[in-house]
Amino acid sequence: WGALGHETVGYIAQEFLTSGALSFVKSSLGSTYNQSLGSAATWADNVRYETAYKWSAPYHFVDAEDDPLDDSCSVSETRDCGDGGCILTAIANYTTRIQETSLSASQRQEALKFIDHFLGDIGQPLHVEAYEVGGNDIDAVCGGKSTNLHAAWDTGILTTNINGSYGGNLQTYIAALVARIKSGEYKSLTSDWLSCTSITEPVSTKRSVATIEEDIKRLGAEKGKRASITPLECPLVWAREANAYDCSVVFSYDSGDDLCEGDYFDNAVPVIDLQLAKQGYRLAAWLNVIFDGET
Ligand code: DCM
Ligand code: DCM
Ligand code: DCM
Ligand code: ZN
Ligand code: ZN
Repeated sequence: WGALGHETVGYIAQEFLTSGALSFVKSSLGSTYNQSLGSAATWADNVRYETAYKWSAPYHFVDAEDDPLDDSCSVSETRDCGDGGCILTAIANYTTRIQETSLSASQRQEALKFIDHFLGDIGQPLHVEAYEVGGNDIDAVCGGKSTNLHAAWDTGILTTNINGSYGGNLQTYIAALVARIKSGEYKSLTSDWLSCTSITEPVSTKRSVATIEEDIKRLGAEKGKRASITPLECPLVWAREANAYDCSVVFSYDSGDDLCEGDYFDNAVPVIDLQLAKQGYRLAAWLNVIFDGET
């Protein structure tokens, strides 16, 4: 997502934090970030091209080698998460680091800012898709302007929606999503959204012998510290949910279509609203489990 999407996820999460999580968030982020996950959510994108944070660029996505144009969508940690790591291992890494009281306050703040950001990105269907570099290499048109499919999903469609239906005001849009969660059309979905909240459950307890053998080979080949990161089940569940949209709305356009109007836009908007609201709610639940042991 672009800045608007990430801020949306962060500000929504801030509304649903329980006391221990809220105290950590406020004191860790401090006045630099207005004590808010909304203001801190874009930090990870602002640093990703800096030399000092170059290593974090692959953590924003997972290149799922599926076949969305042939209606075959899937995400596999072993197949798709490179040796350098991906969004799945990044979430596991920072979920551990945010709890490490031996780390400095700034290291734990960094872990919080990465979690804040990556729980947003993992809900963007094209951040969990390898095809054409997550759609970056597919030319597209949004509101008459040339762009690419990935950018249309990160920013173009959302910006057009906020301008067209929420007076161009991000806080109005966020308040509308929060209201849907608290008392509107999303209320009945929230318990399903939290069907996976374990911050420790490792990836797949029921795996085939083939994938176990694959894992053993892979872990044996990895000699670095990253081999010690145990992949978690929940991020994989979230990634698969977002990736499924690559087999429905995401690639359903004809060449020349303007993606920010007409049927494509009308089908994409509810998916983007849902993914942002859901990941914001999940971000709060994730921090609540970490700091309060509850959702
Ligand atoms: N780094 C790391 N592992 C991560 C994230 C960041 O090693 N999961 C950091 C540590 C170093 C830098 O990246 O500052 C380069 O480390 P290395 O060359 O050991 O990968
Ligand atoms: N780092 C990280 N994840 C790790 C190890 C390191 O994000 N598992 C980050 C924290 C610091 C940077 O890399 O910003 C440098 O780490 P180090 O001092 O461990 O080389
Ligand atoms: N991106 C992605 N999958 C990739 C490469 C990039 O989802 N394989 C995302 C990260 C940014 C956007 O696409 O949100 C543009 O990336 P970049 O600026 O690295 O081209
Ligand atoms: Zn993106
Ligand atoms: Zn990102």
